[in-house]
Amino acid sequence: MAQPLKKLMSCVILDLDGTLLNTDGMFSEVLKTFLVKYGKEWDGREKHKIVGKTPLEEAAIIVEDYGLPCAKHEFVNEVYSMFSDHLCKVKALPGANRLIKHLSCHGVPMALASNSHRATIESKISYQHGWNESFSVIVGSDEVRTGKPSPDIFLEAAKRLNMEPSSSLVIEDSVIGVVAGKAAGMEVVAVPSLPKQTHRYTAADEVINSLLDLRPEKWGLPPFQDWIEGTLPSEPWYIGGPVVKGLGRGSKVLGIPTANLSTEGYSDVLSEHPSGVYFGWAGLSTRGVYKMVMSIGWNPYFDNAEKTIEPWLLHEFDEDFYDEELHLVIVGYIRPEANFPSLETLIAKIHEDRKVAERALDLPLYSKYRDDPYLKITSSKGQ
Ligand code: ADP
Ligand code: RBF
Ligand code: MG
Repeated sequence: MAQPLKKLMSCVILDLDGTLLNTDGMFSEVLKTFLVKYGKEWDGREKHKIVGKTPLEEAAIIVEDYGLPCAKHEFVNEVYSMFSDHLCKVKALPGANRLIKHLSCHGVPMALASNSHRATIESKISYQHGWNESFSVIVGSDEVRTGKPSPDIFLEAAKRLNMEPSSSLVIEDSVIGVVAGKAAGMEVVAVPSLPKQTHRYTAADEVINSLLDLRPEKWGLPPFQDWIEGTLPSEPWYIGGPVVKGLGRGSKVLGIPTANLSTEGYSDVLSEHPSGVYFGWAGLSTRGVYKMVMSIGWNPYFDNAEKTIEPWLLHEFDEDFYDEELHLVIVGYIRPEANFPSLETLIAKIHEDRKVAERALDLPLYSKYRDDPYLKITSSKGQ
């Protein structure tokens, strides 16, 4: 795919929390425990106010919102010491390891620039294989006069990399970080960590859905070499259960039937995968194994609040198969979920997705998973 070149960049400056690391779950868990001590309950509503803030700013917001009888620095000390037990469980966000390996293999200078304190950044990345060696520069908010949205952190990172701000590409999940990057005179790609927030990122030079969608060649950086015929291979992942009745929208609205699986018990797996279009193999008890293309989404059209998973089995069935056990082996990614101007354009795109999936699944790389034991369901109750 030819991509228009935006600007030539020589280095990449990355934010950490919410951009490379999924620290969101840890943050909520620790705050929940912390607030219980004061008889309060964390409801996650403050999340959007906190994204991208420095530790003391976070503390100020929560202490005030919950009316806590403690000082900001007491909050920081206590909450941050609770974090340390959770850091080893923090996972890299989708595409983070791939991006770090890619840039580092090609010798692109990389810095980490975070509103966290330097010591926290270092302990966070110590659990991620190969990260510490990949970043020649790390800047925390305690190393500059003011944290993001001030440009200081990014300017300091460019300075230590010996790079011009104008040839530095920033990758950020928070609006605060985007503002900081632009104030530093840098190009900024936003990867919003909260869904449905694209409209808040107008200052960014580009907004992408996840790191999987970054096209470094747009910025004059070496392109990823791992796309194969419009698909990005992944380690296989597995979802299964009885087919439940959805809202009948697939067949009625799009003319494309999509089997609904209850996502109960799969919220962890789904949260690890960005919304978008994926493909793989589907095993249906008593029937067989079929090619499959599916969407995972916070569906913009229906405005649903939960991620749904909607596999389209690429086969003509004579009847419905509600309650039957359906197992999916998902082997690759095609594209992010998008908003389409009309149903016709959405439908055309889904048919294009089908063709991409159908062709790709004949490649040995993907066809071998057709024999995955998970797809051979023997009893209708399944495992
Ligand atoms: P709902 O979402 O309410 O289940 P849909 O209109 O999306 O209804 O249709 C999905 C149902 O259609 C599936 O649950 C399944 O029983 C049936 N179906 C028939 N052909 C297919 C297919 N090729 N892929 C997925 N589901 C199919
Ligand atoms: N709906 C969207 O609004 N945006 C999309 O990008 C999108 N991609 C889809 C891709 C596939 C392969 C399938 C099967 C459906 C897709 N949908 C998309 C439709 C969505 O999942 C849902 O089925 C419809 O909105 C009707 O409920
Ligand atoms: Mg459906």
